[in-house]
Amino acid sequence: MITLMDNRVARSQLITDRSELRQQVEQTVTTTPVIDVHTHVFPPAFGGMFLQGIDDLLTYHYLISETFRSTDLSHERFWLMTKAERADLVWQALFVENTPLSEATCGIISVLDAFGLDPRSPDLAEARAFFRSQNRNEHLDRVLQIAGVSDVVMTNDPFNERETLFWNGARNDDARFHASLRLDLLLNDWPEAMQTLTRQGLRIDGKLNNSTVSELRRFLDEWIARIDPLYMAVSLPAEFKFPDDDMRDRLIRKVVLPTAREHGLSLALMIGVRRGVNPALRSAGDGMGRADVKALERLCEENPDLKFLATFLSRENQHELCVSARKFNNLMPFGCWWFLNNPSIVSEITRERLELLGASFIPQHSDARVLEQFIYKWRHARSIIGASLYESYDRLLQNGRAVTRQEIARDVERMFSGNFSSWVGLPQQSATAT
Ligand code: RAT
Ligand code: ZN
Repeated sequence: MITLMDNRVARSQLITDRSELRQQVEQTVTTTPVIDVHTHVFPPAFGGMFLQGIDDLLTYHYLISETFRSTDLSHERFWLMTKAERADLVWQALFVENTPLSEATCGIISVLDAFGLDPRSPDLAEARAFFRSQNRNEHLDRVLQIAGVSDVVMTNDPFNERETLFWNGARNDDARFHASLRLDLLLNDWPEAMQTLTRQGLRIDGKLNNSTVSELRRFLDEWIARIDPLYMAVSLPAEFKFPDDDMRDRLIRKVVLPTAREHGLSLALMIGVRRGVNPALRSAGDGMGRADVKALERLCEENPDLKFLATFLSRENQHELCVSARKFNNLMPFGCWWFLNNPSIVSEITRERLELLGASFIPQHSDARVLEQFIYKWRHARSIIGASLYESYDRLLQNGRAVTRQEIARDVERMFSGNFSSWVGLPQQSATAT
């Protein structure tokens, strides 16, 4: 039975003044807590995997590739340097000898600004002293509070040795941090995955016979029991096809989808990366390519009982993704990923999504790797999402329907936390507790 909701409100509650509307949207978007649905940040208990401070911020791979556009230093010499030496070089090249115009450099400025540090400093002495003097746990709380992030989803890779070591001996005890189970090696490099799994004692055969399928299912079951992920995830190349006649297709059908089904887990697909385009840049050397959205549509169509989160790396795929999401309600578009996380493109994608999907999408994730990146990534995202949302409400107003404060709050909450919480079954109170 459908319960009718009363949509009428007192005239006094309607925001009919444009500047009041702009202010109300800005305030709501700035203060509503967000669930960061995809990051590479870990809490301090993860030891060396917890990255923070100016040296980690400046040696972010986004900045490393930009530095090589403004220095003559060879890649080989760069990789021989210590982390502090690399950070000094990045600072000199991008912040002292050049104006920090790019999004990644502007992000560093936002972080320094948040802590009252000098963005024109000739060196890193002041910033290093500041970050070194912080108590780790208090600093973590402060950063999450400044960024307005209530919950963080980590990327947990069962094929990574450091990660395996951590989970074998400990548990994550910070309730703000949630796990996600990353399956890149399994689905993108089967020979290497086989070697790693064999080293871990699994009895598997390259042809994926029945007992190998059972071993792989058992492996995933154990990881799910160990880390309690909110979803499983994989990044995929631009050439990803589904259906296909390769090992990835068989692994998806025989191992991944049945596991998702059995555990009631969504599968997040991050499509369009071209790994190692310039190997000399190491982790900064990945590129992107336009993918075929039809592969995702087939997955959604063949598996109507499963839920998919999806993001594409190419700008050209964004409109198609919106149209696919209109056709498949088991598909949730999320984020403006990596090379798309620039103001002009975030603005374009967010407006496109609002126009085609209303509030039924997840506008952004940070992809942060270093703690303080939460501050800039969310400060910048909130400002653009706010401007895009204001445009939508203003258009509505010009066409004859004003909104209320409560409606704005409802829409923003839905996009910042509600869509994700209900998609993955995260209790709502966790999303709102800061
Ligand atoms: O945005 C990034 O930091 C990339 O290096 C990748 O981590 C990407 O987000 C991924 O999860 O593969
Ligand atoms: Zn990522």
